[in-house]
Amino acid sequence: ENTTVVIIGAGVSGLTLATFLQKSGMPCILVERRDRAYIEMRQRAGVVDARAVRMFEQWGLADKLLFGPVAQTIDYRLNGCSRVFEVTGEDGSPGRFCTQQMLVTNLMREFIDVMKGDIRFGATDVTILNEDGICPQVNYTDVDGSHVLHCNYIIGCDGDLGVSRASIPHGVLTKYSHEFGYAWLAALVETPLTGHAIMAVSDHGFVAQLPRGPQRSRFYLQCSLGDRPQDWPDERLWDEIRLRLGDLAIENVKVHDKLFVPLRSVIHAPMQYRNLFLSGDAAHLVPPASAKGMNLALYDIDVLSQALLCAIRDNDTSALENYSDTVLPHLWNYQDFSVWMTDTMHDAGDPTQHGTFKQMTARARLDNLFNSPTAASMHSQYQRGTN
Ligand code: RFL
Repeated sequence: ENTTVVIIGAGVSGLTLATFLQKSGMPCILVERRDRAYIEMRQRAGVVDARAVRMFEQWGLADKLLFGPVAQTIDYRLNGCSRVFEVTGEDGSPGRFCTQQMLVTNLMREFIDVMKGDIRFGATDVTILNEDGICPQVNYTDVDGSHVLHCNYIIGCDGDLGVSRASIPHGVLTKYSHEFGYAWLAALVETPLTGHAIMAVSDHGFVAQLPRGPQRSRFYLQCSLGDRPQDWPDERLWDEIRLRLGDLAIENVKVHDKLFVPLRSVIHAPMQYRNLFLSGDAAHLVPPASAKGMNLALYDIDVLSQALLCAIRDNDTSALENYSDTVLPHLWNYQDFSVWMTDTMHDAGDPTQHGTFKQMTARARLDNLFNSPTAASMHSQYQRGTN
């Protein structure tokens, strides 16, 4: 079977690229190991930044894909005292509290049901042939047997543990990484957050509360790397939330899930090899404190979709050849922002973890957001994704 582009992975980046290509009349096939119901159930990120909103607007898709309140404020709470930071600056639409689950579900509907796009669910044993002098090839197996897809380009959107990056010969990529040495417990709970997003620093450690749709929110609590679910029964979870938010009136409600996420930053570079191009988590990870994981995946697709269209439509491959060099400065800039957010939020908190000196300098950094218009403006630009 022949097509122009094969995309591996129908997460947020793969589905976005497939939808853009389909809208441009570019033949493409998406290969995904899971089924549609599973993907539409997956709960992850919750903020689409202003830059990504603008990208969807430019494709005429924002009204079909993005729903949810605007994400314009963050309550940087310190020992229970609220301080609301307002994201300001620039014309154009603000970021949105649109869950990744909703975006992915809407992309799925747009690509499959509306545009009649070609997606192969339940694909196992995906292998990539990407050698000089031969046509790129993706092989996979499903309930109907083995399949071979010949194409011009392969796009790896299959996350950190996918097959795309793993198919690149040893020694081609460099891995740059940083471990923060602690983790987050992410708990999805049956209580909405109708006010500001909360990022709370306290002497007892960090906690965040972010909206996840109209009924739910997700709490993120700093915890130890080795913590397991049995270390965090619901009673302890709610006690810590009350303590860290400085709000004893919070009541225990249903907890849907608890995940442990070790905080780390990673970039694999370059993000391409011959006719294979990596996007999103397949190439980079950021700690969730910055809420940039999904947005950086969307940034890659913004650049990659234009580069693919130039290569296929206009026979001009220069943007594609420069893909990695084009996106990496932006990715490093946002890695730096993620480190800033993560260090600031955690260092400013529990002094037994990082020391009182770090605690005081991190608190000064936070104060600066409210005292210095320059610092506030720069922070707003990072939040919007436009810096
Ligand atoms: P995705 O969305 O993980 O999609 C990858 C897709 O590839 C499929 N796949 C394969 N398909 C075929 N063959 C294989 N061998 C395959 N291996 C994998 C998978 O089934 C899946 O459908 O990656 P993508 O598109 O790069 O998007 C990246 C974002 O999903 C990610 O950066 C964010 O979700 C990160 N992240 C968060 N980001 C935020 O901005 N804010 C958050 O609050 C936030 N919370 C999270 C997160 C990531 C989490 N994970 C991955 C542990 C919470 C969690 C739990």
